[in-house]
Amino acid sequence: MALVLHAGNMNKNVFKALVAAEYSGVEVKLVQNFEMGVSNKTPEFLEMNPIGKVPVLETPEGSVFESNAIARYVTRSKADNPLFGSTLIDSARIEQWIDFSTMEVDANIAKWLYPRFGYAVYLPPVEEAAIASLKRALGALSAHLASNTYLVGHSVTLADIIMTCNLYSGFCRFMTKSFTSEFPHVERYFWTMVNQPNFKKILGEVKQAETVPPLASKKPAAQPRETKPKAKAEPKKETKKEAEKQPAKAEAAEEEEAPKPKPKNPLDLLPPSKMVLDDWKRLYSNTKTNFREVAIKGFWDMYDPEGYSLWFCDYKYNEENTVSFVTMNKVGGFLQRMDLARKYAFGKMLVIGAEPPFKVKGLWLFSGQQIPQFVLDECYDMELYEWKKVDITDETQKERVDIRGNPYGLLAAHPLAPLVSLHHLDYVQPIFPGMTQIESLKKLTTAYEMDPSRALQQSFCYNLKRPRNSKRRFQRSNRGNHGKTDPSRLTPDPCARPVTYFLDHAESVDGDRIRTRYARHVEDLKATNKGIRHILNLVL
Ligand SMILES: N[C@@H](CCC(=O)N[C@@H](CS)C(=O)NCC(=O)O)C(=O)O
Repeated sequence: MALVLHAGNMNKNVFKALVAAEYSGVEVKLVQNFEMGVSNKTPEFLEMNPIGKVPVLETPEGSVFESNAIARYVTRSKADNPLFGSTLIDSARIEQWIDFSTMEVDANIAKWLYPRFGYAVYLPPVEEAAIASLKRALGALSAHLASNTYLVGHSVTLADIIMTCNLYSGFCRFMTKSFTSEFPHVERYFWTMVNQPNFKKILGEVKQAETVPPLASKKPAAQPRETKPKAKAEPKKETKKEAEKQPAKAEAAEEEEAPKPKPKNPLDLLPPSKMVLDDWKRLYSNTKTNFREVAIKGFWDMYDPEGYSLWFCDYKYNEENTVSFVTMNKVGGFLQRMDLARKYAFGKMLVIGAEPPFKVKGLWLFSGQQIPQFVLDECYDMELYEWKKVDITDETQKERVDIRGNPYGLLAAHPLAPLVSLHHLDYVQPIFPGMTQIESLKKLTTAYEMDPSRALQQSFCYNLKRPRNSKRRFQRSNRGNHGKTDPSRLTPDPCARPVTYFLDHAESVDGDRIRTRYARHVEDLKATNKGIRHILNLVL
């Protein structure tokens, strides 16, 4: 009995066995009338492969699934097959390259490719990581092939067959010339292999991809294979010979099933906004210095309150945030899940706190006046946060929007939240006027070391036009009754705005008291005195 291969479409997994069969002179027939989504669901098929995937090889001794195992079986069907090497070390190295090709090449090709074809969720960091890992693998492969024609020894082995079939997916679908030219020895190897007669018979003419496929979101997701309409042009393969005629075409057909048009997102039906979200994202990412002057100013210049809304979010269960990396992961996961809204949203999350429990807060910009319904429906984390629309007529709230450039608004609005991490210190302006970021941070930590729970309270002080009141507030808070400074007194009118005092010096007095000196900051004073004008001593 000949070996019978059950396979739906011609693809690299099927090619492995067929090319190995060519090299080995072993006969492998393709099963007749195989219909993907039907034939692989039958009890007989599931007997052969319990998860119903193809290819499956039927042998006189029983069935085998997994394409590498099938190719090994086909190869071993021929006694002393040189495809398996003739020494122990060669056989081990053949296995080594088969595993490398599977885990380092094929797996990363799949991670890059599947989301682009709509078979998996597209997440930019996942794609980036897959490309980086693939490049690492191809770099190592290219280095090896710089002084070797084949992976092992001086002739084709099963390692070359499996590696070439795996590379085939990448070369044909998205590894363009500009990508592969970084790996010249891989290129030379691949084109040499696919032009070998035994490969050519099965793969046909191979053509390198000219573009990377656009994201599946732009190209509506393909239907699951089981529900694909039948009676496509693809004829059933009956024998290996028929497969030879149009294998590569068949694979392409598999990817090109006509997708159903996706229903329009209601947000796309909103009146067009003059604010272009991508322009803001670009400005945000490209601004590395003077964030306040460039990006924040740019944001408010382009912000369209009719087309977009801003939202603060506060995690509802901060008491559960007792382990820092778990908290970070939770926020990271939330951001990943929010990727579904990337076309309609922009968000920034913060984890705040010196010690657990950590506070999680964020700021989001959404298209429209409400949080989009599909985000609420599809991202379960949304209900874990308290959402509050930013009132942009309220200067205090506007200041909080400004965390990346000037952290002052957010910090001062939360005087009871001790500061642990300012993400991207390089992106925020120095907290204290006239100082570098590092000097500012050192200054802030002097207050923090004196009394962690009120570091910020001791670092900024609003409304000290009436220092006696403020002094009284600090005195109260020192007895454990945390008084708050009152940022809501900020007004849009600069003349009516209170003067702000920044921590100038903090020292311990008599062991249990803290003497703090504050310097008055006047916004528009020029260089020489760097905005520090007025010294005020408070003894708390
Ligand atoms: N690791 C398997 C992968 C097999 C596989 O993913 N087969 C796909 C077709 S290429 C399949 O049968 N998909 C159907 C399904 O997922 O139900 C192998 O190398 O054979």
